[in-house]
Amino acid sequence: MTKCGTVVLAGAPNVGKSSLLNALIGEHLAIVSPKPQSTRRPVVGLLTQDDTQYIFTDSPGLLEPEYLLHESMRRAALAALADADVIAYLHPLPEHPAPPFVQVAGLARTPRASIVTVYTKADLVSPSDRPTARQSDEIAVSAVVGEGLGTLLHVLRAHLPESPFLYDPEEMATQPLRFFAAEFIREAAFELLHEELPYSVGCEIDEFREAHDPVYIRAVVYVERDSQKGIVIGEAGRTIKALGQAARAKIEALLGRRVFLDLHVKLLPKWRRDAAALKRLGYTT
Ligand SMILES: Nc1nc2c(ncn2[C@@H]2O[C@H](COP(=O)(O)OP(=O)(O)OP(=O)(O)O)[C@@H](O)[C@H]2O)c(=O)[nH]1
Ligand SMILES: [Mg+2]
Repeated sequence: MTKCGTVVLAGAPNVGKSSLLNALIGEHLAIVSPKPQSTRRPVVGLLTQDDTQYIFTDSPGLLEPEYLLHESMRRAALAALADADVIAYLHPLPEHPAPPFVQVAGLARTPRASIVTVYTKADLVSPSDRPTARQSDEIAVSAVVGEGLGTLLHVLRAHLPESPFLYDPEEMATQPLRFFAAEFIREAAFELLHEELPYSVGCEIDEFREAHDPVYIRAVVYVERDSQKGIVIGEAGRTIKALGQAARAKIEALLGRRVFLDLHVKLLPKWRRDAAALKRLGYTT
C-alpha cells in the first residue's frame, strides 16, 4: 500500500519554512527573503518518491496579528495545521532548544496531528558546536547545503497515512501559474525595495495569456501610500524596470518559457487593513 499525506511546515517567521519547501521539492516554488513575514499564503509542493507522496504545505509564520493582513496570514497557517497529517515544526538550530510548539504558535491546545521538531539552518552551526542533548526525534537540516533532507523524509514518512496517491506523481505544484507569478513579483519587491516598503506591496495578475508567445502577463503592483508609488517607480522608471526584470526571470524559470511582463504601479490605500482590498488580492475568500 502506498502512503500519502500532508506535511505542514510551520513555525515562527523567518525560520526557513519556504527555503525548506524549495529544497525538498528541488524547485523554487515558495518565495524566500531575509526579511520576516514574506510568506502570506500557504504554498503547496508535491514530492513523490517510490511508494510515498508527500504533500508539503509551506505556511505563513505564526505571529501575533497587528493588522488585518496578519489576521488572514495567521488564519491560513492555522487552517493548514488543522488539515495536517503531520506538522514539521521548524526552529533554527543556532537557537536550540526549541520552545514547545503550542507556545510558539499561541495555540490553546495541542494540534491533532503529530509534531516533528526540525532544526533548520544547520550549516550555521559547526559540528563541534552542535547541541549533544538532542532528543532522538529531533532532526537537523540545512536548506542551503541539503543536509538532513533524506533523514527528514524518512521520519516524516512514518507519520503519513496509508493512502492512494492524491496527485499525479509527475506534478510538483497544485496552485495556478498566476499565483506563482504574483508571488515572484512580491519576491522581487522584497529583494529590490528597502525597509518597510516590501510589506506595503501587494500584487494582482490582471491578465495571464499562456497561448501567447512569449506568455503575456499584465500585473499590478499595489502600494499603500502615494509617496510609495514614486519610490517603486524610481527615477526615470528605473526601479520598476529592475523589479520587472527580476520577476520576469523568476517566472520564466518556473514556466520554462519566455514571458512578457507588463507591470504597473497603483495605489490601494491602506490595503493591509482593508477587508475588501485583502479579498481582491486573494488573501481572504
Ligand atoms: N544559512 C542558512 N540560511 C537559511 C537556511 N534556510 C533559510 N535560510 C535563510 O533564512 C531566511 C528566511 O528564510 P525563509 O525560507 O524565507 O523563511 P520563512 O520561515 O519561510 O519566513 P516567513 O515566510 O517570512 O515566515 C532567508 O534569508 C534564508 O536564506 C539554511 O538552511 N541555512
Ligand atoms: Mg516563508
